[in-house]
Amino acid sequence: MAEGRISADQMREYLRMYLVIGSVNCQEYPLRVLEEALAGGVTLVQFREKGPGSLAGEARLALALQMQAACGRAGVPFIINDDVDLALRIGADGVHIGQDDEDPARVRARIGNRLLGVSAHTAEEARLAASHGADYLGIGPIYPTVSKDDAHAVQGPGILRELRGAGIDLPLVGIGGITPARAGEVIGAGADGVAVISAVTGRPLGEIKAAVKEIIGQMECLK
Ligand code: TZP
Ligand code: MG
Repeated sequence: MAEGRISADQMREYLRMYLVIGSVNCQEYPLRVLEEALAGGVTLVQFREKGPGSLAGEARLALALQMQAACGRAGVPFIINDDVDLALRIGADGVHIGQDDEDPARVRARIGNRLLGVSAHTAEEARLAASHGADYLGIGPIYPTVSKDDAHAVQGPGILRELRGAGIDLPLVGIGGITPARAGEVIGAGADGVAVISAVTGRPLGEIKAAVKEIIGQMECLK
């Protein structure tokens, strides 16, 4: 990655088609799911290995390294959910943290110029995250989701308009229940991109690449 903090324009490009992935989200062969998704045009990948049945210890590390290598081959940044130690250990391109994780200012100090994403649900959380060094904000769940047990209340695409109206100009990605049919609405409401789990990882192998292309196609219709 380039020296210095990422520019907002580059960040917006990375957010466009953002895949969040862990082994529990995939029906089988998570690495192959990722490789197919990358072939479809994913622009940023977050390793989110958590929840019941998720890998731990060496198996988790091994999957992270394999996924990092696949992203490296595709030229797509690879970031880690929550686990700053893991991100630093493997030299990931960044981390994504929630409101209940380590303090963003502390994470920024630990990761230097690597990418920092923070989940935010209100304009106040968004402003605070921005002032603590976030490169982008994850906003959601926009729609009902089956992929996060402890998700906040569904916010609807209106939250994106609200944040833009409140003067939040940081790159934003919508997350939660986003399908190809809903992607356009999320972008129209003010997001720079969409982050998805199940719309991509929930599909069988052989259909993953097309699923990614379908979402991208829906967003391109708006241009
Ligand atoms: N954060 C808010 S909603 C969500 C996360 C990690 C899950 C998104 O998964 P899906 O399957 O795209 O709804
Ligand atoms: Mg978290």
